[in-house]
Amino acid sequence: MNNVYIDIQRSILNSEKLLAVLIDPDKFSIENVTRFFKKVNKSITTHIFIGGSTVEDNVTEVLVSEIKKHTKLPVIIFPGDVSQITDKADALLFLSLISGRNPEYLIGKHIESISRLKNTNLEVLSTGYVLIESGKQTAVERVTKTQPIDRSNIQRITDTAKAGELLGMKLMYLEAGSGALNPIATETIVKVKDEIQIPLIVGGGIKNIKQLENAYNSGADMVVIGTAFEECESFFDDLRK
Ligand code: 1GP
Repeated sequence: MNNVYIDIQRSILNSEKLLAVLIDPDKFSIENVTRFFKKVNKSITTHIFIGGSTVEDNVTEVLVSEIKKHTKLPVIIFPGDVSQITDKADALLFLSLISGRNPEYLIGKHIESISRLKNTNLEVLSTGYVLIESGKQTAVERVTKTQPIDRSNIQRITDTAKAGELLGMKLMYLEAGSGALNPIATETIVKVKDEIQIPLIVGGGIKNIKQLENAYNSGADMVVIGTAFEECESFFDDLRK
């Protein structure tokens, strides 16, 4: 049995901050797994997220299998689409895009995924996914055809997160979008953290230690970083254990 969620809760109780490295199979070459994971394993990384907006069938499964040979960290699918779900991972973020009003991303894709999940060992983690405007259009906005919430409307963001919690979601993810110009504002993280009890994930546009620490100090339990590692693997050197 997987214990990804229990371990996240335990870390929070112990005041340990979590860092997820996001790998987009569409942008990551499998030949680089050995080199990349030498750096990952020496860093403070606690989780691996795998997913992208546009990934061809089977590519995710092959990549996850290879990654599992190179790390003991939990591998969590962060799917852009149903086809990215694979049993080879440890857990799945079962994301509902609650900031948007596209039924496909609120419940449609989830129904589509059930045949894949029937006999799975994946730990399925119901996650409220809140897209927040970040200075430019991001892939999530384009692919899901949904509007992000205005970054200045902190009350709306907080109410959205709270509604997700009351619907029974186990995790809340504040997303500025991959490569966002502006990460989620610290005031927003503070306010949301104050309102919800479930673990809070924050991602999008975080490129340096200062921004990472700002997110942690504001109340993020887990931070997700993808683009900064894609652009510069030496960032891992700043994040050594
Ligand atoms: C995107 O939140 C993640 O879904 C990570 O964003 O690629 O900007 O780090 P970055």
